[in-house]
Amino acid sequence: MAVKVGLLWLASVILVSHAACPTFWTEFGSNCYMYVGNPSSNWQEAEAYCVTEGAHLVSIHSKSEEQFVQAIWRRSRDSFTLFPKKLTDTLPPVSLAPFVYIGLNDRAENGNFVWTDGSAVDYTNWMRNNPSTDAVWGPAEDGVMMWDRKRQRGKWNDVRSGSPLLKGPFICQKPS
Ligand SMILES: [Ca+2]
Ligand SMILES: [Ca+2]
Repeated sequence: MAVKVGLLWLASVILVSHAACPTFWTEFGSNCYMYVGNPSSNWQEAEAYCVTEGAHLVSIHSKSEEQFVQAIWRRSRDSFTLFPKKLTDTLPPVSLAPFVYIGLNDRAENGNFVWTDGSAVDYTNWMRNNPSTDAVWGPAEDGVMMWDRKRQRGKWNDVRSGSPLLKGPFICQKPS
């Protein structure tokens, strides 16, 4: 009996010590990530929501981190399915909003892109003809989304951060 209780205690200590991220957040490297599909938000609303969670919109610094972000995006959107995780991670996501917001923006200075968490811009994956730099769209498009359709799947596009129409899901990130 004492051995059994001891083993249970040991198991609970191990489980607790591995829970570096809060419930609903997923750990990767030294950060925690959370997909938010509700409230559906434009870029500005998405960042504001992340801040209420003590976080910012996700910043992406490598291909492997980008693949992780895409995996939790797909898994979150398809979590009702009975497919194994391995398969779900490779399927295209399904949503009315074919994008997810990330923290890159050039709101302070057109053309000067920064992450909302203040980290360095050391990786980008722009969609063809983006970021938008012409006189009309350059100043207007100032918040970045990751797109998920056809040949542009996973590529980044700057859009109007305060758009009343471009409401969709987003991913928050904070240090673990
Ligand atoms: Ca811009
Ligand atoms: Ca654009």
